[in-house]
Amino acid sequence: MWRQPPKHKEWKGPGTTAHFYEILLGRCYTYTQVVRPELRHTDCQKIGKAFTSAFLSKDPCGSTEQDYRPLMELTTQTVPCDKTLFWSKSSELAHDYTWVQRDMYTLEDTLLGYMADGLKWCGDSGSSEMNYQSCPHWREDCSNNSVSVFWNTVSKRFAEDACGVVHVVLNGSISNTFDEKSTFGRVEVFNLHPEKVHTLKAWVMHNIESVPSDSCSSSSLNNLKQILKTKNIIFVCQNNYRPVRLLQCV
Ligand code: 2NF
Repeated sequence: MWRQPPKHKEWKGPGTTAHFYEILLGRCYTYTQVVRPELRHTDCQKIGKAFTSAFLSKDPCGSTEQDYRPLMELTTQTVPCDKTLFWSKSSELAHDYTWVQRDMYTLEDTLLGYMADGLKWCGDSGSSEMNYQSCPHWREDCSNNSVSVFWNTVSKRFAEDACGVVHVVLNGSISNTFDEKSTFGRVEVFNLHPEKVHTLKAWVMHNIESVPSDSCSSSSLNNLKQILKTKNIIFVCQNNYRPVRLLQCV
């Protein structure tokens, strides 16, 4: 028996999420009609097409910011000054907080972040279809894969657009609470504009029932403080900020 040759190149990461396009469109309509009805005139079909055009028929290890430019141009959403919330290794807690504090926004509370959160996607240079079998793993295959480049691109714009006092929820129960290799440390911090952002407030949260590993006085936080100093942005740090702390107890 002859084995069929694989339709697509084989990678080490999981393939495109089943029903990717339908989920993307469904989330776009949910967001623009229900979550933020002030955006109800958004053309979700056009956004869905621009999203898939950014990666279909292309090498999934050769993705670039330019690929996502048409998509970015279709979606300009402003977050009010003082209302941007970054996070690193604290996704659930940060999102629980913005669920309660409805006027604060994580990237996933904006349209593109909302649409893409938790999904995987990639195409193939030899085909116009999505690859549902496998996609590049960001560590084992390539860092410039379609998913990582998307998050780098949207995270960069989210940081560039921020103004006033910006906030970040950090995880104080791991050793490098401020991780220079994370998206927050690598992309977001470096794309804050000092003319617009005067202060960054870090909330270092410790898991309940675990031994705190890092706090505001630790070296990784000092590293963040030094980086911000060179950018002329004031750094304020608080351990276990109470309104977030209360969410860990429920
Ligand atoms: O999936 C998201 N919603 C997402 C992914 C990457 C970046 C969101 N972001 C934005 C958010 F707005 C946050 O402010 O960046 C900030 C969080 O990213 P982080 O890298 O600082 O935080 P982590 O908890 O370390 O990672 C978040 C998710 O991204 C994955 C990681 O496995 C986790 O699922 N991730 C991190 N770096 C990469 C990368 N280079 C990555 N996935 C692919 N390539």
